[in-house]
Amino acid sequence: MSVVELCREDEIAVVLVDNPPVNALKHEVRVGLMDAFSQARDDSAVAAIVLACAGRTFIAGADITEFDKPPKAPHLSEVIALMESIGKPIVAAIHGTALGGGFEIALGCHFRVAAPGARVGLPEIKLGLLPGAGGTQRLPRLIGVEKALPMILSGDPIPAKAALQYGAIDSILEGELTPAAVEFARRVVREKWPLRRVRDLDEKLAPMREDPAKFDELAASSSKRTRGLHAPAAAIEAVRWSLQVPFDEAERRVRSAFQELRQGEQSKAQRYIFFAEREAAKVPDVSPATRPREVARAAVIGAGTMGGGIAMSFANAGIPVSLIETGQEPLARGLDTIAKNYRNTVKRGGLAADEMERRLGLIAGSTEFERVAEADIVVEAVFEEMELKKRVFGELDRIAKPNAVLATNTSYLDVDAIGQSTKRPQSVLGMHFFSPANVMRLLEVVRGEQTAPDVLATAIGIGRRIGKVPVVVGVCHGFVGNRMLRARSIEAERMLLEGALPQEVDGAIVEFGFPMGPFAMGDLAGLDVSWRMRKAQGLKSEIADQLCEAGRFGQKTGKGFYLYEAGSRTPRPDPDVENLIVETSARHGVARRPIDKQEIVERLIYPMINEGARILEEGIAARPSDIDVIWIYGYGWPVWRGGPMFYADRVGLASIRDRLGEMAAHSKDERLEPAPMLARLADDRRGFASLVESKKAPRQ
Ligand code: T1G
Repeated sequence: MSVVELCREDEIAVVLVDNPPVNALKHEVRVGLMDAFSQARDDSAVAAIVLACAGRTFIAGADITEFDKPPKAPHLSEVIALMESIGKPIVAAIHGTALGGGFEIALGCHFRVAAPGARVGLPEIKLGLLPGAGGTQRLPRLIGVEKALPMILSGDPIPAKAALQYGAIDSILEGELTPAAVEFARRVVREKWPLRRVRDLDEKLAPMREDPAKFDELAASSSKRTRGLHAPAAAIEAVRWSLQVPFDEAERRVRSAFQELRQGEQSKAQRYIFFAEREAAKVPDVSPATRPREVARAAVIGAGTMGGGIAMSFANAGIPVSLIETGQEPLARGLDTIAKNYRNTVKRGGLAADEMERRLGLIAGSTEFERVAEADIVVEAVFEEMELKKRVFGELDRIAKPNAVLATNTSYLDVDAIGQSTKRPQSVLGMHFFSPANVMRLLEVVRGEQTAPDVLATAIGIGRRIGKVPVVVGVCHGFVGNRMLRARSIEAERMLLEGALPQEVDGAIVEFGFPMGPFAMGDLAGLDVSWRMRKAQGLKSEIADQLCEAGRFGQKTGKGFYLYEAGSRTPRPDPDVENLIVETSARHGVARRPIDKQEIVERLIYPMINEGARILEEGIAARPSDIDVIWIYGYGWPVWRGGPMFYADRVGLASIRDRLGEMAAHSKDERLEPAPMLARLADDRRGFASLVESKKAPRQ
């Protein structure tokens, strides 16, 4: 069956793309489009053309898998150039998502109509690219630079309603889309609407052309969190060209900028993460046909910081949720925090006031534990104490629906032991959210020994439904993320004793690309949290323990590894901390020495990679890319470096093996000895990627 069909509705030709699952513009589709549009051009009985798609969505862009291969003609810009040369009205009929090259081809049409639920956008920036087939030139011409540049720099799609307001689409059509679009095309012909190619539009560019400073201002305000990334700067330049040079000249420049980014390490890393995120939701030994359990209502036990954020995640996805606390006062406090969070989002313009009311209406606070009986999924988010959790699960076992999924939000406790406190361990698993739970996208789905496949499928499905990136991990202390974080923290503290200062360690890893370093992060999370955990496990952290004993818990006490002025989150080095560190070194007889940035970065990252190798060997994570997804969505690893395991392959496992060996000898810490899997791969001159390559079937 051809991926592009041409059919006729009397005088209207319909070019139909049918390339499941998302009608990506692979080579065959581009060839098919060239043929279909040429035929429609040459058929004098054709008065107008409708471009539509079969399946669940309009074209969702270029085929990302083709970017690792040399580009093959016809290129998308050639397809669009042909469309613009035809001189008959062309209408794009958009349903689902018109993204990237899909939106660009729609911008090559004279008119765009959409189904009410459709969304349009240019997400290339999320792949380390810029729109390569005219989006940076046609979108500003159609909706103005003020609207176009933020869309290109955020990469986020906009709903049909907003697209209509912006002028990015011409009409929202109810009912069956293609027939309605054919009627729309008929009207265009009948009423002889003027045919304007978007590339020829100019009036919306004029105001910005006359005021270049305004463009710089807009570019600065639209590109806040782009540190270290190449694509945003390239996209800004491309849109600037729309103001400065003729269309074809700008397109020529865009193509070369695009090729440069496509072959760059950053885009390779971001494309890898695109697919890794989707792979992470697939569990090798659980059939994709496994039917998840129905989830119409949720319940969250505990209205603290985590519980409140989790309840908001359910409400944000339109799922009614009961938030259960032991007493009125803690419940009121929890609900207050939720309302305050929503109000702040409304104030920032990130949410409409009526939508806030709708979401608040979905959260029902209660002190009656029995309310869990209504829920299809229950997430326990009480204090991190095993006996308390077992008591809660014992109660849940008694009251919850027979088919309910019972999840614990523990960040390190034994999920199997918690499951054993019920008569239905098959319905128990971990759903480890990250703080703030209504913002952080990562969800570690912790699979217990007895967790049933449909329970796993339910947690993954609900995780995606509430906008999270679910990654399945096994039961061990700290699961994947926190376990690797521990390896990094140990080395971070060691470097303080040997000669570094918190701001030097943090500075080096921020330069590497993290939003903040281990010590500033500790101060943000609260040093007392990990202090309590260390004490419970009989572990020590020389400097951090002393700070906590002195009541320095971080931002919440205005002092931690750094000083914080009242109301400020900006860390300032504290001479008292420096003195404490120097004295501690002296007490341990350590001669302090300068530690340079490279050593700091290696000593923070290589132990993590080593722990990652152990995690793979133990089967706690199914594939290296799962670990990368965890670090990018949960721990601030810079996306353009692809994650610790991807990065390790770029550095080369042999040099990491050797460096770890030196570190182990230096610190006399056998934990730093290269993990068997890492050593083996290094010896075989292989990378972590080779562990899955053999399993992955080539894409057609
Ligand atoms: N290319 C190849 N495969 C793709 C793909 C694409 N563009 N989009 C999705 N897939 C695969 C995906 O890996 C998964 O495979 C399956 O389709 C379903 O996807 C020239 C340069 C459209 C919103 O960035 O955002 O155009 O795991 O699980 O949740 O300027 O997919 O089943 O084997 O994500 O319903 C720009 C990417 C490309 C959009 C649907 N476009 N896709 O979400 O399904 S660059 C994008 C998405 C470009 C031009 C440039 C989402 C979706 P598998 P899914 P979903």
